[in-house]
Amino acid sequence: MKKILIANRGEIAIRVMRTAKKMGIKTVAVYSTADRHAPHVKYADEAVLIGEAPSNQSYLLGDKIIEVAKSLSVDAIHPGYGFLSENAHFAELCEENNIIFIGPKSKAIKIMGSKLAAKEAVKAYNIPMVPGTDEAITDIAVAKKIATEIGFPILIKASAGGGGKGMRVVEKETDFESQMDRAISEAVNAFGDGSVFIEKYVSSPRHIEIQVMADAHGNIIHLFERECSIQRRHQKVVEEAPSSVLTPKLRQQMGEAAIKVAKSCNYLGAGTVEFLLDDNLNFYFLEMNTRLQVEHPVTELITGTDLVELQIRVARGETLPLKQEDLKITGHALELRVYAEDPLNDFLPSVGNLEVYRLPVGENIRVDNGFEEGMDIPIYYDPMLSKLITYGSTRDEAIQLMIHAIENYQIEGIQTTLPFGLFVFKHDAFRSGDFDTHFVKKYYSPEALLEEQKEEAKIAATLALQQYLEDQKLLRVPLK
Ligand code: MV4
Repeated sequence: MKKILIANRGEIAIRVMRTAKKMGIKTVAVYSTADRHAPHVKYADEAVLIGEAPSNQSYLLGDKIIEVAKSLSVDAIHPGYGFLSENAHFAELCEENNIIFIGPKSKAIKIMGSKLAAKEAVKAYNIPMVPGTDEAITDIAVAKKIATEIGFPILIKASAGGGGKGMRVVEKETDFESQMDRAISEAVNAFGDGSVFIEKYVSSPRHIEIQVMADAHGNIIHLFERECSIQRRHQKVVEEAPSSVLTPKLRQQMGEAAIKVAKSCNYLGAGTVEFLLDDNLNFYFLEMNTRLQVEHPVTELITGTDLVELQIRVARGETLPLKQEDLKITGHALELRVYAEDPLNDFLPSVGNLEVYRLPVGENIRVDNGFEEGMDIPIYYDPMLSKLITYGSTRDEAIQLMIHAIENYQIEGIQTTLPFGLFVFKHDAFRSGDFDTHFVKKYYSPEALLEEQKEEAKIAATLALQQYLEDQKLLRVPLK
């Protein structure tokens, strides 16, 4: 593999290129007219303009990207996350054109892209699942009977949904028919597939996911968990590894279950198996993401691995260089997603110019960044600016360093989620480790953020005054 094309933009394109360069592999960037001056374009060995700003006229044009890859004799394509990364048709297109898709085979993408197909695939592997139906609901009366047996509240989920899209909680039996009708028509509209199923609603779960990696020779390892419960409307904001609630035994059980899920679809490459963990520490398989995830760095830091390097190595047919026994968790890592969004204004995108943009630097601080000072933030794409990642020998150390790093991240010209991050990392519930997926809804409000900032300002003012008085005393001494 001499040359790879990165079918993505922003921080992840740069992240992938960094490893490719380290491995002596040439890199090709693709870009839209909005990204002419973007860092990922400058960072690549070659770069090709593929279309207009809207992603359906550029980053989502599979055929166009394949054409570019062929004309530049590219050996492999890395899709990053989002865009074409979980598009089974694109993976197939690569295969047909003798280009290696750095990811699983299209069949595995297809299976895991459908919740019902995924349930079917893992059926023979004894994976814990939330009580519910494992086939599309065709008869509402039958479904209602099952729902009553499971007990309300229940959750209706669209088979083609994911990341929280196409879900509906039903609190009581009398709401069942109307909610079911709505869920089906919503699924038809959103996904062109009205298949829905029901599950018992787990009311205060944690979201724990397991990183897996598989080679083409039947070896599958897991690289432990990431805790991703701090999210806002299904958008993750803070992730960490390891989770503060898993015991070594539970970690091993979840890791083994994740490996079985990967086995069930003949998986290849990097994947993530999502679980819900209820308050009695029972875990349930939710879905599998067939891509490298945004939050992969926290896993890299606690395991000392380079997941992109492993992806590339297994994609070119190598045997995994690591065995399960070689892996252990060392230290603790945190990640904050820094978005160009205003936490005081309902997290609306805050577009504009990055008038000042200076990253924090220091040992155990990593910033996976896609922007530079002076740039405008394009409105066409995800508003994530960077990922701020810290590492410590303990969780407390990683938190302290994160607070320090946030305070040394200078951004002017737009609003960002940095202050929101500070709110999370200073919050008692976060620091105690006792939180679930309702953290943001439960504790966050613009007023709470302003209150916290006021307290900070008070402390700062008191310290400044104390220092002033100390200085005055010192100054007076020689005068006497
Ligand atoms: C659930 C659930 C409770 N009970 N399933 C949301 C995204 C999708 N991956 C599955 N999700 C959920 N499924 C049952 N049976 C609660 C969620 C959920 C959630 C899961 C992970 C992270 C954040 C979440 C926020 C709200 C709901």
